[in-house]
Amino acid sequence: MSSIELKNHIDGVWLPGTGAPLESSSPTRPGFVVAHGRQAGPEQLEQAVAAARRAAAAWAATPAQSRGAVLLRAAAVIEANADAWGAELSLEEGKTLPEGRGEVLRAAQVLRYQAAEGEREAGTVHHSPRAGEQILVTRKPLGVVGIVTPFNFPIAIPAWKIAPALVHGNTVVWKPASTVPLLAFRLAQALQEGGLPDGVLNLVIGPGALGDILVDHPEVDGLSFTGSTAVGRSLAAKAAARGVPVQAEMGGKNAAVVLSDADQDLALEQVLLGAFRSSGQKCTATSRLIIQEQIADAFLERLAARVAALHTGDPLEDGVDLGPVISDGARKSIQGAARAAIDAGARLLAGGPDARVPETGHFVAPTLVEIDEDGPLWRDELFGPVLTVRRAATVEDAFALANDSEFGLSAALFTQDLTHALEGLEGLDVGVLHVNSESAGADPHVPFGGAKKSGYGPKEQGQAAREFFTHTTTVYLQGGKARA
Ligand code: UN1
Repeated sequence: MSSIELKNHIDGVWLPGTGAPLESSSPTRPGFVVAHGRQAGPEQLEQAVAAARRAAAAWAATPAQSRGAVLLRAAAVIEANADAWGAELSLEEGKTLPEGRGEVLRAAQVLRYQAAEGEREAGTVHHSPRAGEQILVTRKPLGVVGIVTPFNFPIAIPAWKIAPALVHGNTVVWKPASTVPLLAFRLAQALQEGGLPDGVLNLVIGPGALGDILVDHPEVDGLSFTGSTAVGRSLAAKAAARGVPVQAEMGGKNAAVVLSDADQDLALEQVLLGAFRSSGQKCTATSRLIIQEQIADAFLERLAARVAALHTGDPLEDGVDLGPVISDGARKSIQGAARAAIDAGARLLAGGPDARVPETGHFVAPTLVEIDEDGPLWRDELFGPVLTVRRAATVEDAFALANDSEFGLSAALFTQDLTHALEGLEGLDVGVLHVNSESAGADPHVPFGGAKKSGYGPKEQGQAAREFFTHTTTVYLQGGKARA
């Protein structure tokens, strides 16, 4: 595959950037340039916001069904390209080919779900305490929204932000992660082919500084962000200072809790998937394992053998379980954190910073480490294939350890005891709870987002997305004629 030329999309026109040169290289083969171009300059961001503002009134006035029809046509374009774009995703981001293709299809699925918003209820009607009156709650778009997306789901996360933004009548200025821009370019192409009018979606590929300009821009009426906790908090603070709504989906340090009554075969498979798929680069990945003491030795022995047997390599090849992490910097910081924990007394059960991995590429061996007490490996999000284990004496202790985090995105609970499952439902403070399945995953029709410091603002996906991308007007409706 030869390197693809990237362009920005502003007011319906594909434009080369006016900023610094931009190259995205494969994390598997770092010398290989997957896509290239130039970053958007700040004046192009200005043009994008101005175009989105000019397009806003006509798009808001377009019937929701017609807005949805654009998403349906774009979904068909994505589906038709799933094999090619899935391979591009795998090459540029590093997740395995089935995961890359699956993500592309998931983007199409999200577009189809959100397209049907045009067919669903538009608001509500309420009884009035006054005779002859009805109370309606109607919804309006926010206006121009800024969307800032991360590298790890370069088409699915953008789809689940952009699709509801558009179907609810907003226009968009979108800044994707500049490390993985190719799939952003593809999604924008699909939406343009789907018939989106000029200026309704503007794509500006560039550095994080563009996100800051976007959130501070007086013409931007709301911001939806997914990414690191540090950046999310800073953008949320800026949006709050301007008084505009913000939705920030941030870090996780998600626990899998395996109780002594769990089906251990099931728990083993699901913990492996949750911790190591996509090389642990999901905000929903399992990065902490809490296991009940009675079953710990036997379970950990089996788990360590399975982790050691995972196949790390070129994600485009068959039979590979995990590819590289996104960058050399990420590789170093993940391995450094594991090394520091081991130096401080953590027990390495599998993998580790010195385990053999392919020499070229940003590979980190899948790693299983056991610790007895608190420490950075327990607290900090590494965004890599490192699973940290602690043992718990009782169910109560296990839940307390699971909640022992500033994050609260997702958790997985493995038990066959209904009472324990119900206790988990009540006691685990997370936005997404999987009982007897892995901690990652999100369906298009249900709310997604975290509790505690993992999320800020309304949840994403499903009907929840509407809460962020619209505001309501409560209408007291009476006839104009005096009642007898
Ligand atoms: C998933 O678990 O499939 O950035 C989705 C992330 C999350 C999405 C996870 N916002 O990893």
